[in-house]
Amino acid sequence: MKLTLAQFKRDFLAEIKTLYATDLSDTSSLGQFIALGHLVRRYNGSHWQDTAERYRKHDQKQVYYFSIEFLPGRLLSSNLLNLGLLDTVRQGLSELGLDFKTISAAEPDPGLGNGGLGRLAACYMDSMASLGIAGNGNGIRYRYGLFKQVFMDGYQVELPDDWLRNGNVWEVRRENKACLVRFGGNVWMAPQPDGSLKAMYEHTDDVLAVPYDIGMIGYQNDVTNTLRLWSAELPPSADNSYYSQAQRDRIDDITKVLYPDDSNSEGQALRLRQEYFFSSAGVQSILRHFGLRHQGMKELAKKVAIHINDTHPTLVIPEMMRILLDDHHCSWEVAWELTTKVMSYTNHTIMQEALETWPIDMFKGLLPRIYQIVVEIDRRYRAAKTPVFGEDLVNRTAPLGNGQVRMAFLAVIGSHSVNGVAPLHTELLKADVLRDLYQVYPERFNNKTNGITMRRWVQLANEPLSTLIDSKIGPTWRQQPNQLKTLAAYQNDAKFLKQLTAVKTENKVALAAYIKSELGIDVRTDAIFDVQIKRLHAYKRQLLHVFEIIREYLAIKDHPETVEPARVHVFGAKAAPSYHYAKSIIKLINALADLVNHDPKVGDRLKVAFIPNYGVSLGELIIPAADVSEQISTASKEASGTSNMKLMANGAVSLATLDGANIDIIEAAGEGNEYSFGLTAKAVYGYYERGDYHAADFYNADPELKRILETLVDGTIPGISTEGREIYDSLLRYNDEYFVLADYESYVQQQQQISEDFQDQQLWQHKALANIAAAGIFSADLAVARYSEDIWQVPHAKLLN
Ligand code: GPQ
Repeated sequence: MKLTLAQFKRDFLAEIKTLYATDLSDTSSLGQFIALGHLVRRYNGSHWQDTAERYRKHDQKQVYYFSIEFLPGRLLSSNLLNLGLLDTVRQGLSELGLDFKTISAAEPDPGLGNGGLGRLAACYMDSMASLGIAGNGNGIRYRYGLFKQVFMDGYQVELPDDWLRNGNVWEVRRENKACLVRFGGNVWMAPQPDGSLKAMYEHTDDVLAVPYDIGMIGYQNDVTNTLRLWSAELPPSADNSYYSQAQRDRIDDITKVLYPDDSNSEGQALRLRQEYFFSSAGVQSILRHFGLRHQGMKELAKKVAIHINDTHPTLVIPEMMRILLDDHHCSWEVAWELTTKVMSYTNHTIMQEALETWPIDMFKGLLPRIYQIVVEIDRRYRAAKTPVFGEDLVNRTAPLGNGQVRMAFLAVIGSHSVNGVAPLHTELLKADVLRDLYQVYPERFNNKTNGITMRRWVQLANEPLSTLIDSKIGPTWRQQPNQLKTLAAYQNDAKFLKQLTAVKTENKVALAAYIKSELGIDVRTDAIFDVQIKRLHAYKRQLLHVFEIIREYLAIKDHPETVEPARVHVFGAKAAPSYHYAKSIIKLINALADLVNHDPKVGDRLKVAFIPNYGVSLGELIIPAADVSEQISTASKEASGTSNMKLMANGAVSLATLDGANIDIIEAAGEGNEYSFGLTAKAVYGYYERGDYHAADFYNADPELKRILETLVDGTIPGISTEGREIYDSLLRYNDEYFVLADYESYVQQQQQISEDFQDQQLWQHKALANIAAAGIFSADLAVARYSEDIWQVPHAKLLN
């Protein structure tokens, strides 16, 4: 949109006056941010309404992306970028004596997700709007997001994340679109005079679901889609009925706080309530919206696609069945056909412990009508498939089994598409986790490799790099990230490679300042910034990275005369509060950091910076400064990874196992431009099949590794007597579940190679550039375009290469 500097300044000052009845000098950065937020909403106002109007007028097919997590990050900069107002606003504020960075840092970062899964949902919202897809998000408005992490004495302490304390400028409460969600009670089917059955309920706990909508602004295309987050409230009582405090609390609790578990199923009745709550409210609102414009439900699958992001929203399947059967009086066959045509499901992990199941007793008590429907889905599945596939396979794959409701199986059976998030992951789904269902429904399985929005992760997070790229290839890559590939022509352009080093250094200076202010550590900006940012999980193997730091530390102590490039090891990682082992690793990293950072013999040659409270905003600071991207999960365990893509696009080289999308990154950038190592997924499965992995063999065969392991228990690292022993035992007594010891040698070899190569900055930046140039294929725009073509069958703006 068009906006002159003078107009903006006038509008901004007027907004301040209206909101606060004071002038600029008397406002805080937060107050200024809120005023800007209001202005952005006003500038964008008609787009949001017009977009909805346009979709209605053309009766455009709608996609609804259901996810129990969304991690959008701060929205001020990205909204301004997408509206084309960023430069004007920045300039205008600076002319008013204000600093845009300070103001935008006052925006709370909504932590409505744990990690990759929630951030992926947010990237896809951004891409759907930018591609002009009629895409809606559907999730939960948690009053408290993921905990705020602080370290005390090196231990993780979790504090509440009160992100709504000052309200949320981006949301619109739509109380006129609220609906009721029913829990518990009794249900029976009462015969009606016309011969149909009607579901009758008594003694139910009713909860009012109130939607809060947030505009998702597309990139310079006048489109604004909606992210709808539901909040649980007391239903208005017609008869003044009294709610006990316990009842109030039970309702309040539903959307109070995000479960802090990542890649791990959480077996709590409250979690099941959350899942049904937003699934039911979402489906009700979709069908109501559809019903207003169509006669009957016949056209439903032509006009609606519902995407199930991991199994948490799987209850959309029986919920849609319920409404079609009970309220629209469809036959089972018609309802089932519509439902399976509408639904599609993405799986995000092969880890067994993440496969959600619910005890039937709990499920039945909480959702009696939904349970009846699942029983019928189960019965019909068994009846149809047993003659073809035999009783054993059907028993193994039916929605009900072993006293549990098996959510992943229900999701596959009730959808027309199931996808994994990287080629290897999809192959493993077919060969392992969902092998039996792949026999039954081979045509449903497909791959959709994850992607990231380059707008947030390159254009906004790394302006120095973006400007440099413009200077070489012009700005079309900002619309079509795949154009980044034309950068490959400059891989031997010495001047350009020097400029890349300068950009990286500029970003390191910014990160170094943060590390200094937050942790009090001085780091050299000519050091290798070796970065691992992701949830703390045994399979992600932060421990392997720790071993490298111990190795570097001992090498400096043993041979101070040998000069290697300085290193800064940067960690960002939250552990689930109940994940004891992960918390021990946090303590270990902090204890090691303490030792290394304060050893005068080490000086500035080696530093460890564990930055607390990692999240989207910290990612935006850390990623542009990274030289090395640690992607070192045990092969087969990381479904895809997405920080690997963000780091690549910002010119970090990957130090990576052949896991998830690392494989595709290595192929895209060229093997010579990454550092890969370790067991392949096949080798890992080989060990499982033969049962012949012996961690102790690696320990005994390698004196260096042995010495490193001993530092966990011999007092070398002070303050970890219990944690060190626990970790030591996990490797030697319990045989190293994630093959850390098996991969140690090849990992260290590559780390040594990195130290050598980094000294030749031209060589290093050559590799960095190869990564940037190849990153375009991981644009979320392309990923979403493939979803829209193959799965949702909705049109999108054509993406040229
Ligand atoms: N992922 Cl099952 C999560 O972030 N949380 C979860 O609960 C599950 C998966 C991640 C997965 O570990 C990464 O490999 C993926 O890149 C990411 O989902 C998005 O697909």
